[in-house]
Amino acid sequence: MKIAVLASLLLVLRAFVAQETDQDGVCSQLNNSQNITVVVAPGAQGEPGTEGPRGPKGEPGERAPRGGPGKLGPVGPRGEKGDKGELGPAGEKGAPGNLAAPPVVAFSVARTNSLLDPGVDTLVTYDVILSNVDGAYNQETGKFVASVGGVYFFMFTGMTENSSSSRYFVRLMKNGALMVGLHENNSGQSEFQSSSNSAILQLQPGDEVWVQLRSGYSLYSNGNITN
Ligand SMILES: *[C@@H]1O[C@H](CO)[C@@H](O)[C@H](O)[C@H]1NC(C)=O
Ligand SMILES: *[C@@H]1O[C@H](CO)[C@@H](O)[C@H](O)[C@H]1NC(C)=O
Ligand SMILES: *[C@@H]1O[C@H](CO)[C@@H](O)[C@H](O)[C@H]1NC(C)=O
Ligand SMILES: CC(=O)N[C@H]1CO[C@H](CO)[C@@H](O)[C@@H]1O
Repeated sequence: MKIAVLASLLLVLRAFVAQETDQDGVCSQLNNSQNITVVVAPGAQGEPGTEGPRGPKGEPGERAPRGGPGKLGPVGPRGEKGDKGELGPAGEKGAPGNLAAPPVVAFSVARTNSLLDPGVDTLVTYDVILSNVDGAYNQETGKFVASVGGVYFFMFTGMTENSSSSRYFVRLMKNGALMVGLHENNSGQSEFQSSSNSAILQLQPGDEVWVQLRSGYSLYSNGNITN
């Protein structure tokens, strides 16, 4: 009986021109003259269907509103050097300068007695002080000691005895090192012979310069420094 009703219902459903189905399984069937509402219990939930074909591409959406500011980015590379700035204003007038004159160091000395072969290398001292500006020449030691650094010019002179065998060999020394030498040899002739040498030395404060007679040689002086 129940089966027969279902079968007829199925037939009726197939004959209807229009059919609407809602979610609750209620079918409204339209006829020319009347409409019949048949309530059918929903069947068991079917297996999910296979995924349908991809739909057509949708219309582009509306432009989204402007977003908020993003996070601070990493520090960029160092930029190129900028143009030179404009000349700044003139500075204030400075304090008056110290117009001290540059130091003057000069000395001139002479020896009034002979130094005849002392047997060892001997520092030559000078007993006559012609000038000693700044006092850098020490009459006791015979050494010039630079009080200020600078470039100094030194000249020194020797003389032989009036003897055929007289000869001298003196050296200009700086801090114990030979700078220049001076040699004279009468070479068998009895006469007074004289010669000079010179040097320009760059000295630091405390540097010492002196003249030294080599062992085996002699310097002559007759006591008359005008010779
Ligand atoms: C369905 O039936 C009702 C009551 O009989 C009627 O008021 C209605 O207009 C009908 N609907 C249609 C589409 O015929
Ligand atoms: C040097 O010595 C020689 C010989 O002893 C002498 O003849 C001469 O006059 C001397 N010269 C001087 C300038 O004294
Ligand atoms: C000096 O001269 C003499 C004679 O020419 C020579 O025999 C002697 O070796 C010389 N001495 C030096 C130190 O040059
Ligand atoms: C197609 C169909 O079902 N028609 C029916 C419409 O209603 C009349 C009266 O109830 C029926 O006689 C028709 O068979």
